[in-house]
Amino acid sequence: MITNRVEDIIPMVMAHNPDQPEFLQAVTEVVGSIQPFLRQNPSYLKANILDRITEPDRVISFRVSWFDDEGDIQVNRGYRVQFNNAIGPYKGGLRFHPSVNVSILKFLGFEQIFKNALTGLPMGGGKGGANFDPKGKSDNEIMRFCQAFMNGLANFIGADVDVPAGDIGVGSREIGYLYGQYKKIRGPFEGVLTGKPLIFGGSQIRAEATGYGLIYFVVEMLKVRDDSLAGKSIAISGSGNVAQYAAEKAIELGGKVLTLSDSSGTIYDPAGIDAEKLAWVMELKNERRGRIREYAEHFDVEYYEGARPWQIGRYDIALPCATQNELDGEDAEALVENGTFLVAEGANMPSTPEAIKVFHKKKILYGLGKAANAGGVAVSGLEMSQNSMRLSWSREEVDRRLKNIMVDIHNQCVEYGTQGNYINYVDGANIAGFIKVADAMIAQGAV
Ligand code: NDP
Ligand code: 2IT
Repeated sequence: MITNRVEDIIPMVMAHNPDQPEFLQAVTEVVGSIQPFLRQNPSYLKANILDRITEPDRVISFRVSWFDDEGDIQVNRGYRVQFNNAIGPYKGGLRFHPSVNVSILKFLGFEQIFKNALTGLPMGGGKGGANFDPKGKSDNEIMRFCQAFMNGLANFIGADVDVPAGDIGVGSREIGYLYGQYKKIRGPFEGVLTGKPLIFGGSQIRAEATGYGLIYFVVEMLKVRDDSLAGKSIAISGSGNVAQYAAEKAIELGGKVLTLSDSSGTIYDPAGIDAEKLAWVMELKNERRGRIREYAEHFDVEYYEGARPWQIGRYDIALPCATQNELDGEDAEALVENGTFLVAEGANMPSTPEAIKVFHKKKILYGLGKAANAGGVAVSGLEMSQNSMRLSWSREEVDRRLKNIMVDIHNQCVEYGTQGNYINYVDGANIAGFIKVADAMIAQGAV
């Protein structure tokens, strides 16, 4: 079916992917926001870019069988979605979480196309993972799972083909095991994964990059209204990689971080989480792999079982850093009602469409994930460059480049998203990312 009318694309994608709500949500957001631009630039419709860009190049699925500590064989399903490589090798994280399915990985891979384009680095879009639950697994079980996962994936990736990294449930420990197994199977010592430990090709600042980048983006958003982070009260959800380093940088710049959470509940610390308390959280989460509830017991603050941060307190700034659809319309109403004037997303698609409508209607500053959390993949891109050159840059050098990239992404949002005296970051990021990828697709012909 030839779809060169912009209003036909959503029904077509729905008809082709009826059981993929997260993917449809991501497509609807992008297509909705670039519609006026496409009407003014019909060449993209003529080249049928929308049909092509919403269909992944391929979706790879494989069985992952591994031995648990009892000696029983467990089976999971592994995936890699190679979405689009118009501007560079497929690039995007791996998620290990029981909820992982094709819809979630396609939404993440689709978002990644535009996010990666915004960084200005040559990276296409991809995503992968498995419906594996790392919670409660021993280190040996994690290693055997990673090895079995890589057995299924190794033949489809490579430093110039597809370069996975971390996401939920995948950090430098898992990347290390995956890298070892890739090398065992394929041979080359090459930059096939990013987020590697520093001792074998990892980049300085990669662990920090998503959280730091998010705060650098927030600083730019605040500058628009001649404001700064100093003294602002901040709600952060999650307590993993992104949340931890967003908190670290926010505290460093004078913000007061009041909350952290995990999938079991939220802690609210009215005195603010300072650097010392955050170091305790990092030890809890990264070494002991415990629950955030323990913070409330240790520091004697409130713990809200089963709750997310949004309706617990009053915050100037809200930074969702856990997972998709973790902030709904009601949460958005409550936040705005309680004075929140800036929301920026460390997670991918954490705000529901209803929440985004509230932010836009109330004209608060709203920085969507594909712009605000692009710092992680940006430093992954810098890790790829360093691996290719066989050298490594200093912390200061990588941090400086990360900052420049986040400022540049903010500038792109302003350029394409300014509507009267309001910056619509959703439209800005989607249009800026789309133009780069679509122009590359057109230049490469109908493939
Ligand atoms: P981590 O695994 O390090 O941490 C995830 C955090 O989110 C944990 O606190 C976890 O709680 C919580 N969480 C996960 N799933 C759910 C859920 N279904 N409901 C409630 N809480 C949940 O992952 P990251 O910090 O790396 O990733 C967080 C978000 O940031 C994701 O959306 C990811 O896609 C996005 N992102 C990550 C980047 C990276 O470089 N790592 C880059 C850009 C975006 P619990 O431990 O209880 O599961
Ligand atoms: O969502 C993301 O951008 C990531 N999980 C990071 C991807 C990467 O390749 O570093």
